[in-house]
Amino acid sequence: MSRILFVAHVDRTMLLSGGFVTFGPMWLSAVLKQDGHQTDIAGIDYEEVEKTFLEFKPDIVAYTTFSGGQNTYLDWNRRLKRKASFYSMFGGPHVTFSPELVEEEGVDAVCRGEGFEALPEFLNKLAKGEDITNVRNWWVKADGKIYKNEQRPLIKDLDVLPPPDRGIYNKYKDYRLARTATVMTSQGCPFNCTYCHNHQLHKMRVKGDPIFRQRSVDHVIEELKILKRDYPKIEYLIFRDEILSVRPKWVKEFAEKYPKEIGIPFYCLMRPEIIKAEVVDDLIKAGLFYVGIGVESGNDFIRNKVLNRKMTKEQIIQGMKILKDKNVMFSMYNIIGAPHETLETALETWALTVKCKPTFCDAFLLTPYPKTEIYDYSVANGFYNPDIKYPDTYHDRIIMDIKDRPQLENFMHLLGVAVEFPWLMPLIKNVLIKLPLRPLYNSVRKFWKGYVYYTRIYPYKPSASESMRIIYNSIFVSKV
Ligand code: B12
Ligand code: SF4
Repeated sequence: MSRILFVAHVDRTMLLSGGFVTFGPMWLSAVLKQDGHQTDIAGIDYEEVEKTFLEFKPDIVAYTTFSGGQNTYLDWNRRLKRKASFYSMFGGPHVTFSPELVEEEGVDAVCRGEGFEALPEFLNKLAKGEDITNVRNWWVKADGKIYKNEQRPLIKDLDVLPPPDRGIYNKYKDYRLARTATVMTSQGCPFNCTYCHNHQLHKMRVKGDPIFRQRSVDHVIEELKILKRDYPKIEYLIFRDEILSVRPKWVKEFAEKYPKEIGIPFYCLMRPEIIKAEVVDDLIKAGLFYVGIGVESGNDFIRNKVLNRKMTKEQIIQGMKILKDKNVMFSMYNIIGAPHETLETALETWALTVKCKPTFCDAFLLTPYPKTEIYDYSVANGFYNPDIKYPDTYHDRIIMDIKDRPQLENFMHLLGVAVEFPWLMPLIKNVLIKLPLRPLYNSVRKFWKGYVYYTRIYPYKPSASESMRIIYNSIFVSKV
């Protein structure tokens, strides 16, 4: 049996504050342990990865790649290869859409798409010395050639999966101390926003593959019982599903069982135009504490034509009104810097957000990830030069070639405050966004976010030591 070291982004700032960890390795580790393999994880920085590598002595290093982070992992992989011999494999969203990464020096194989069946099959063959060049989902480098295999069907029933191996992250103190944990009940999303990976996944499906799959309520509850047993400190759950409430019938059953068996308040994501009063009632009955909603732009052309969000302003306002009427707190998330964005369109985003009166509002800059529709559109229309590299994770510079760029970058940091205190807008618009004070605005954004999270959004208040750690992390460690 093999020893597999997963390498995936571990963000120390987000372990304690949100229990955020990369799900892929956690779930794949659980599947591999069923076959008797041993696993470990690392990903804070190269030093930590190398230390773990030298101690754990893996046969295989398995990287989970997001676009932007792949170059860092290629570099780490080459450095590790100079230390000892091992088989290197890359999976995750980036290589799913850019499998040609397999051609890079030091990469032995890449896995496109779902790894639940593809990884164990590959590893078991590798361990037995069998032919690994013909396993579905894999692009493999062997005998000086690249073997490109077709995609296998997706697992139809997610209930066959074991509960994720949360313990793989226990080595991180902040993770063990966290009072928030993340959960995933489904895979996929029925929508086709141009900047997201889902429309690409839809195109990659083989005949008969479903677009959206959700674990049964009982299967989720079994996992959460284990979570409660192993992490008794957990007081808040973040459902990371793209949209938890795609199936109202599922929500109804969840609302019956979850409060009795689990009863931990939770956060989930929704789309404004599909918010229905009855579904919100069921979610409240289940324990809904807070909702996140992507609106992305207040400008109709950008929202619907460029980003393909397919929702009117009236639907957005109506969806938020349902939440307001039921006293449900919600965040609105926006994208700044899409093709055709100007200061004027960004102000429309602000105006729509103010009208909706969210509990909190945040904004992120658009990154056109490879193979997405927004990437093709941006390149074809001169908004993005593909030679410009984007950073590993979050960033505060617009990489698109659009008007008003520096001002929009400043605006992105100040949007949350401008929505909370609309009377500040003349000052922000006419003076602040024109000043070269981005580091200050970035700090204002972080401070405001921290303040709102811990005074309104989290159902518990951080202790003094938690607060110190979170403040330290957000000043000295965070890239967000
Ligand atoms: C939860 C989440 C987050 C969380 C946690 C991040 C984290 N480190 O895990 C937070 C909020 C922090 C976050 C942040 C970001 N995220 Co995010 N996030 C997600 C989300 C919603 C779920 C990820 C997940 O756990 N999926 C479930 C697991 C099971 O799926 P998976 O990771 O793809 O793994 C499967 C396969 O890929 C494969 N696999 C994975 N790893 C490996 C390794 C090997 C060796 C093998 C064989 C197979 C394999 O097998 C797994 C099982 O099938 C996804 C969307 C989605 N639904 O997947 C976006 C997503 C991954 N995020 C994305 C992005 C862009 C980001 C940010 C860069 C955002 C930004 N610029 O502001 C940051 C970067 C953070 C970072 N570097 O870690 C993009 C990535 C696009 C791309 N082309 O890479 C996605 C796909 C959403 C999108 N917009 O399309 N994110
Ligand atoms: S609704 Fe969200 S998850 Fe679904 S396609 Fe759009 S951005 Fe992606």
